[in-house]
Amino acid sequence: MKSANTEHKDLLQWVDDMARMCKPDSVYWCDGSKEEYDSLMAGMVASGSALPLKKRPNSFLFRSQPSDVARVEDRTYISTKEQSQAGPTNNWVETEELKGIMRGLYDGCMKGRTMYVIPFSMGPIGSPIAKIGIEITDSPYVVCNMHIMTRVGTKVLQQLGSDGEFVPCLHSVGAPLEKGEKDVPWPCAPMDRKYISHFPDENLIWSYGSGYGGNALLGKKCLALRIASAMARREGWMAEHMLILRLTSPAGRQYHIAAAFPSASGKTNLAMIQPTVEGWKAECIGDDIAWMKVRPDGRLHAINPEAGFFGVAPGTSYSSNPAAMDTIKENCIFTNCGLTDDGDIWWEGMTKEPPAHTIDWRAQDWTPESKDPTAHPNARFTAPARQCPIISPDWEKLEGVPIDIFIFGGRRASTVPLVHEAFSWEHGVFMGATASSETTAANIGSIGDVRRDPFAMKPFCGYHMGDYFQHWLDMGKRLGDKAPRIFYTNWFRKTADGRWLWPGFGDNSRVLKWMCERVDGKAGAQETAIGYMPSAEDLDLAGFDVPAEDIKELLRIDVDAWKEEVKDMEKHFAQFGDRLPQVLAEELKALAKRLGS
Ligand code: SAT
Ligand code: MN
Repeated sequence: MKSANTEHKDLLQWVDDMARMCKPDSVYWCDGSKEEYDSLMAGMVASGSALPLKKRPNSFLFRSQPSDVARVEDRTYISTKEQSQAGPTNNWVETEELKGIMRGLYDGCMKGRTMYVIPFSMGPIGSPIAKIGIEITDSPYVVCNMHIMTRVGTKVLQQLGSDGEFVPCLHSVGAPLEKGEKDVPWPCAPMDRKYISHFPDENLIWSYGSGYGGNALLGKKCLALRIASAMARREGWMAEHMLILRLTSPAGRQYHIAAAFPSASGKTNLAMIQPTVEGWKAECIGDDIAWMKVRPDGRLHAINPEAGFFGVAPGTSYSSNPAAMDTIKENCIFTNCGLTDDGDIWWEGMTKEPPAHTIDWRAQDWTPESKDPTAHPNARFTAPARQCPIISPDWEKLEGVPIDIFIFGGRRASTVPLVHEAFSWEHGVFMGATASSETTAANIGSIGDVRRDPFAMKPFCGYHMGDYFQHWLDMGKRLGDKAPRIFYTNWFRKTADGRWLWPGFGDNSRVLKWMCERVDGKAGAQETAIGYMPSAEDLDLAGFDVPAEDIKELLRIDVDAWKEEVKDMEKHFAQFGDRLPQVLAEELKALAKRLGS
């Protein structure tokens, strides 16, 4: 047993209280060392929950319980005194009631297990934008993932000192072991006993019953988005579901882009883009979350609070994302991927030719003739960001990078054109507030329905979404003419018979280049009903073999479809009642008017 290496009284008291409630066999304070990681992994290999991969050094495959494969949005709660604080987009149960239910579940929930205490930093230690969390968990899988996804250990406790501020994050898989009971490879609780709960008024997270991704790695969606968004509003900064990338022009000018897309919409691919436009270079800073503060220069600076990638595996290949493929060569955790006969992982889309035989994510024999995929559609890799061959040398810069461009977007088969630019900050906030996407496998629910997902934050905003829109408007006022420019993209438009119109991936750089030139006042654009748009001539299409008709279609505004869109936006806005900022209601009216409705 590793004991506490801190004199922080509140922290020691909290850990003590939680141990008394959860009743683990022992308490272990994580130091973040390689030895710790290796010994936990060795334990999981011995117990049969981890499989070492012969083909990838220091890499392991895990298979989850078939019911525990993604975030569970309808078991995720924002708990406050009043329901109106959580707003219409969040599940809500009154704080004392929810704590009562969960205390009942936590009581003795770690019997037969070790309680791990994980001190972690979201953001480079010492950054003025970083925050510290302490996760308590009974899952060694979570500890190893946290080692990769965050900065863990003794150095975090040193930074915290004896009275520093931390976010307490309690996690249990919810599967106590009776004396002599044998553990299963992936312990978890049944769906109706899972709770992913947030108490933003006291910066507290309580998660119970799931071991998967954002339900269990509490630094990610729980702390860095839900709790941080509420902190950011109180403290005047921004916590957003955004990738961060740097583009450098042939002349050497750097542009920093932060882009918000819903989960499993190609964010990791865009974060690691390899531009096809001549002379432009991209570097990755983050693939999922951006924390941004106004610095003394009056500009918005962003850090990536994470230290690793928890990326969607299926579809990742040397053609879609070569940088990700090079990132995952070693020191990775794979969850719910297929296992090849020679001891490697494989997933749908990784290579053109599938292997002749694999063991699928459910531990069954699989061949290319099998009806189901070998990897679960939400199978993931956990990989250290520093292994990314195009990680920016400035990705851990304490003060972050200055943002020039914001992009919103989603997956839409029709209606939404390839790219449009906001007329103003307020119009850009309107575009974020009405962003929409077809649902994916990253969350439990039906796949392919269109839903409004404002700022890609619907599942991640820790307070009333109407107040969140207002916070964006307020930030714009503060930033004035130093505010980033705002764009909206859709890489996923299809023809009526279902063919993709845009190749995506590296060719998205053609659109990014146009944005950069807009920032510098160099590229042309047409004023349309929905925003500024390029014509084909404004885009760099050199060496590009997409037919001219397709480009025309990608940039076409279907006025009738947009009038329908406006009706849906009205419905969407209605749910926010009087918490919808007037400015946004006016933006919607102005859009309707421009469309001639
Ligand atoms: O929330 S997870 O971390 O499981 C993944 C996602 O939805 O982006
Ligand atoms: Mn995400």
